[in-house]
Amino acid sequence: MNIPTPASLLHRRKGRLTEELVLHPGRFGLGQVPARLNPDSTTTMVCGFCSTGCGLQIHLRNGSAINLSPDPLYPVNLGMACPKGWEALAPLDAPDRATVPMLRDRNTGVRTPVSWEAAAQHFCTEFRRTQMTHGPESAAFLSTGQIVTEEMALLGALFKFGMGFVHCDSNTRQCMATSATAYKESFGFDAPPFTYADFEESDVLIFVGANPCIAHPIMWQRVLRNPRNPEIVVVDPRATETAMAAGQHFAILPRSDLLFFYGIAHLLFSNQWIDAGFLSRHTEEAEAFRAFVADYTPDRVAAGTGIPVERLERLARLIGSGKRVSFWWTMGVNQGHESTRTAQALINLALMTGNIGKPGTGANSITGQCNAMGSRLFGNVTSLLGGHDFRSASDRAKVADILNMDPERIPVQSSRAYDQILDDIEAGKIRALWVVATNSVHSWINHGRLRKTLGKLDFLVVQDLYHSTETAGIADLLLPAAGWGEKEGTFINSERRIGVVRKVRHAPGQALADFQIFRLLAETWGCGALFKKWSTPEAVFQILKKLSQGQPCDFSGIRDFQHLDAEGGIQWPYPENSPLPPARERRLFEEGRFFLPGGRARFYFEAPRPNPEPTDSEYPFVLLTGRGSSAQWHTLTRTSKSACLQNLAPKELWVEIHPSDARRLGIEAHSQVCVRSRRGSLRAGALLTTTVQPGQIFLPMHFPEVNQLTFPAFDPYSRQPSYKSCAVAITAA
Ligand SMILES: Nc1nc2c(c(=O)[nH]1)N[C@H]1C(S)=C(S)[C@@H](COP(=O)(O)OP(=O)(O)OC[C@H]3O[C@@H](n4cnc5c(=O)[nH]c(N)nc54)[C@H](O)[C@@H]3O)O[C@H]1N2
Ligand SMILES: Nc1nc2c(c(=O)[nH]1)N[C@H]1C(S)=C(S)[C@@H](COP(=O)(O)OP(=O)(O)OC[C@H]3O[C@@H](n4cnc5c(=O)[nH]c(N)nc54)[C@H](O)[C@@H]3O)O[C@H]1N2
Ligand code: SF4
Ligand SMILES: [Mo]
Repeated sequence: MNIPTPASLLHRRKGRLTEELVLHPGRFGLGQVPARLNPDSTTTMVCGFCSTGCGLQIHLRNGSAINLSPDPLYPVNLGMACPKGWEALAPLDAPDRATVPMLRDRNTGVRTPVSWEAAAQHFCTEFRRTQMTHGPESAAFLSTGQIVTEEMALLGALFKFGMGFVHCDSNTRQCMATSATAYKESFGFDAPPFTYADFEESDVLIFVGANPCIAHPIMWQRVLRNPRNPEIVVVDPRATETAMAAGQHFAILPRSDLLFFYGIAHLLFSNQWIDAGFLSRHTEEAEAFRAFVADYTPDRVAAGTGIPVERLERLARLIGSGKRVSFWWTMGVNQGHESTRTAQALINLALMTGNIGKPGTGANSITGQCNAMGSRLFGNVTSLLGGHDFRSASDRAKVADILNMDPERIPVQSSRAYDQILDDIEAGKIRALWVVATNSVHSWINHGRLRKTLGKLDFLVVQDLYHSTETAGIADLLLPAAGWGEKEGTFINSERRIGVVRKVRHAPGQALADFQIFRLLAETWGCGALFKKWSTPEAVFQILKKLSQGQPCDFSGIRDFQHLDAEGGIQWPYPENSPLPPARERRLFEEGRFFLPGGRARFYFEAPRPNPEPTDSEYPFVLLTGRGSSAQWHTLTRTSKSACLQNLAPKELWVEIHPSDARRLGIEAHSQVCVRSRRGSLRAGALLTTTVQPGQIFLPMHFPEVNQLTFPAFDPYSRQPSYKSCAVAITAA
């Protein structure tokens, strides 16, 4: 295989840039960083869709973006972008942008435009009334992994330390809570250890419940650049685009992952295909884990997963072969009823075989949204700003000191989780809710119930780019927000790289950056003085640097946004006085030291539990859900605004059904079918395909009907919803 080097790749893509790159190879190793091209007409920033975090060049006329192209000098994407990146400006021009605050009259139901001053007054009056009458636990916010870190930090600090509320969560719960919990327990900090170079330096890449071909297309391009002729393995009930491109596909029974990986661990131990030295030097509880998996015999595991014993043995031998093995997982793991232990089953395999801290290895959770990592570190939700612990008095004192604030303002516990916040709304304990940059009424699990729950609120505020989203449609107060490209700040991508987002457009009408909205609310609430130093995103970045100091995520060595831009983003850790060149790719645990006391990683394990909603004669099919195409983003509020992206994906909801099931049920290709669960029903066009197994169907999450069907089960440790499996029936409509 002839793998292009970055320079030759560029030569083909953009001849004129090659010379610059070859002369100034700073981005790809040591050396000087090239000066920006055409500073008057081009600026650079990272993409605002997925967590890959591609660099884009934004082409300006009169200071406003008119077009963009992938940045050939950015070390993540090396001049490539997926369709969403190329079309990233289109959603900003949509006619349904929210352009003025709107307030609903609860008696008439009519919404009328109001000034920002009136909107902020109304917000504060309602939230304060709630607080005075029902206490500090009576209001909450739900936010996102899609705004800049500086905005997330300000929101969390304002709500908890400024306004004095306790509970908040974000859509990161739907997405990354499991990985965060698993890493914290196993490694001592929420720390995905990899760098994208690992895609290119691995001999064996194992993708579990991950479909990067469409969900992270540029990460997949990095896999394709691997010169080591790697073995690619996919573990997914569906024959996804990624599974079809892989050498081995394990179409395990849905929700049998935990059993499957305990079976692999059993084979690794019983054949001594392990790194005993690494286990004894760098881990704890390995012996207990060995004893635990003794029961997970190949016959038992084959029966429970649908994978023959020979194939289990072949996979175990491959993992234990001493080659560089990397484990990659996404939502097929995180969105399950026993997801934390499943993620840890993968972490355990990496530890057992010493596949961590070395090139091409790792137990690697791929994040989803552009700033999922930012929300994990600075959302102030499950951990205190900068990955600190709300429960620790010394952490609270440290944070309060940096923020020049009374430590008493910091809650001594982390927040209720998303589902618990909804339970509290239902029970009348939470009366006011503020939804920022997430579209819960579409994306939350079993949302038929959610709609009723939100109807119980005294006051619902939604802050979004568009007035047309399902959630904005039921808001009492709608706050119009600027989007990616209309404001500045930073994102943290999947490989812990901090990248810059810039203002290259004016937001329409009176829409304000979330940052400005939070500042306005701070002033109106009367706690503006507390945030005097939080004047701009750049100023907040300086505060976040201090908060990160001494933590595993320390990035105090980064000077400012310009430094980030010049280096093509910088991965944490990058402490002050770091001897490393900032552009050097970095992976964690190179010395085998983890963040738990004693420096050892810890094995976590637990017996698998039955699927919370198994199939039966009335609901005989397993429903799988997930991403439908590379052109569709979540609830489509953004991607449906691009004509180009619209043409790249079906516009109507489709359901994937195995041809043998269709034949049995008399369902014709492209005919309408009815899909029912115990909670709701929908109609969809039948796509007959062998990508799903008999007895299973797949629905893309991008259509609002889908989550009427899903079953609200949660992992007990991460409280992440189990979107990936529930029982349904299908009939010809
Ligand atoms: N185009 C596009 N890209 C995106 C997004 C988008 O909306 N559109 N969203 C971004 C976000 S926020 C996220 S979190 C990521 C998600 O990225 P992925 O997790 O890769 O995407 P999904 O399709 O949700 O789920 C992955 C796979 O899990 C499989 N799965 C279902 N049940 C099981 C099971 O029991 N075991 C196993 N092993 N696998 C199972 C599904 O069949 C599916 O193929 O994508 C990001 N990228
Ligand atoms: N069935 C099923 N359901 C799922 C999943 C699944 O696999 N299956 N996946 C889950 C996962 S992993 C995720 S991450 C969630 C995603 O679920 P959501 O977060 O609900 O999805 P989005 O469509 O990304 O919603 C983001 C909202 O923020 C707005 N927005 C964008 N940028 C900004 C900004 O800068 N400021 C403000 N104020 N608003 C902004 C957008 O217009 C949009 O309304 O869905 C989850 N739901
Ligand atoms: S792969 Fe992700 S970050 Fe890169 S262009 Fe596509 S959506 Fe943007
Ligand atoms: Mo996600």
